[in-house]
Amino acid sequence: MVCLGGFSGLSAQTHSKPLPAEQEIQLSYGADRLGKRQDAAMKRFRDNRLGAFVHWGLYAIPGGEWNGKVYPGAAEWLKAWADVPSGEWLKLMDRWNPQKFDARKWARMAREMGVKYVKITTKHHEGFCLWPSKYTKNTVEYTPYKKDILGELVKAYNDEGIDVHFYFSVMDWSHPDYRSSIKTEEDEKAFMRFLEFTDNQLKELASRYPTVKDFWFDGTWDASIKENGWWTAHVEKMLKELLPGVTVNSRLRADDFGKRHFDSNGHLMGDYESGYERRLPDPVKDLKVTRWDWEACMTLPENQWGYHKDWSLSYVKNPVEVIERIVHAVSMGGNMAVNFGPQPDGDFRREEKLMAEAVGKWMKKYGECVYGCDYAGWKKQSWGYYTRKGRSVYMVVFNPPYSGNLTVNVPQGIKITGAVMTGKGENLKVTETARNEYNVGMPVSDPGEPFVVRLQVEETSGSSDKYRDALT
Ligand code: FHN
Repeated sequence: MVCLGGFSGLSAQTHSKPLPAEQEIQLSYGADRLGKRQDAAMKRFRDNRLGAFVHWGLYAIPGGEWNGKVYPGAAEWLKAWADVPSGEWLKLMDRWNPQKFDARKWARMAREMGVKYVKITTKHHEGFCLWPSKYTKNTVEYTPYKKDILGELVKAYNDEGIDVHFYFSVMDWSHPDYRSSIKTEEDEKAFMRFLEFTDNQLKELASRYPTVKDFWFDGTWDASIKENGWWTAHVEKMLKELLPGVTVNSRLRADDFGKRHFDSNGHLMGDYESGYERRLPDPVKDLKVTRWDWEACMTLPENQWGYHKDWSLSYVKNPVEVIERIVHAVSMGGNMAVNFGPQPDGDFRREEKLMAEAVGKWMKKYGECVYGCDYAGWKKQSWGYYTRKGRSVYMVVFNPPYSGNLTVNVPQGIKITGAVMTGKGENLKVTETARNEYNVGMPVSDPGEPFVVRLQVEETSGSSDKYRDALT
């Protein structure tokens, strides 16, 4: 059964304001916690800040083309665009033989790019599993390649010190018991069998790969799942019992009334919000996101997650645009996962390799404004973004003004005593121009790339608690 609700389903992710405590609705399957999770595993998730997303499945083989026709939509949805019956689609398994696949190379590339975690599609909507699941035959084990791709990747990434997160689509187009809505008693029975199958697969993933740090659920927008909020709460609990410390995204969850991500009282479910897909919160209007943890994910072309052979169909972001999105997310207290859609032969396309290399070069020089950083609480300026780590406030400059003066408005009671170009160590001129306002001068030679200035900041006696908090 194919459900095309995926993309429109995203509009359900708007956040509603928390209700005043006395008006809160009694929920059995709402948020488990108010406020950010503060344990070591969550801190690690947050401090990592930069991740990669990998969408790899059978869809990489046709690469957006079916029976001679190229479909411009997302390649991993080709089965739906071309209306291919499941049996026919799964025949692609006979052609799954990625001879160039080398997990160690993938892991080295990720390390070079500076990513601290990788989210891998264990199973996308098509239902093909990258691990030899004993609950279905639609797995790597029954392909000419045979080997456990997921196992090789987990080991290789972990060997490079990179955390592994599992993407898992609950919606499974290959399973006869999947239902997008429940209309009959028969549907109900089938769907309950499907939920049991899904539980088994999740328990299998948790026990086969116990170093996994996060489960990122997708394909949870159908009515059948929204009407079974109890099950989404149960899955989160089950995984946390099996893998203490594991993190889970908000997209898994639906509450007693089918409300997703944020429960009917306006509280975030799961550990972090996962609604920002191919878009980011507005850095001025959407500051509410700084109150909870969140992770955005982005594609390089407009909307291709899996491998599509024709990238001329849409604009493709350049490395500076990718870096800007990473910094934009961090400046608002979020993480960013940059997507890769490996080729069917197991190699990456040239554009992705070049992007990873360029981002990695920049991260090596300037990564201190990303890793472990958070929202600074300072007024956004048109030259770029602020991030902060403890007492260090970073200016990440993407659009240096012609005047050569980078305006900084400091919060009440904060004084700037110095400004240093990170990497080069060059001291930049700081001039106080008005109350709570400074100009930071440009470096002597134009860096020719986005650059980072670390501000030396002092608190004066009049600093408000809000900003004192922001600096500690
Ligand atoms: O339908 C999927 C899509 O193919 C892709 O996996 C993205 C990644 O965030 N999630 C779904 C759309 O929301």
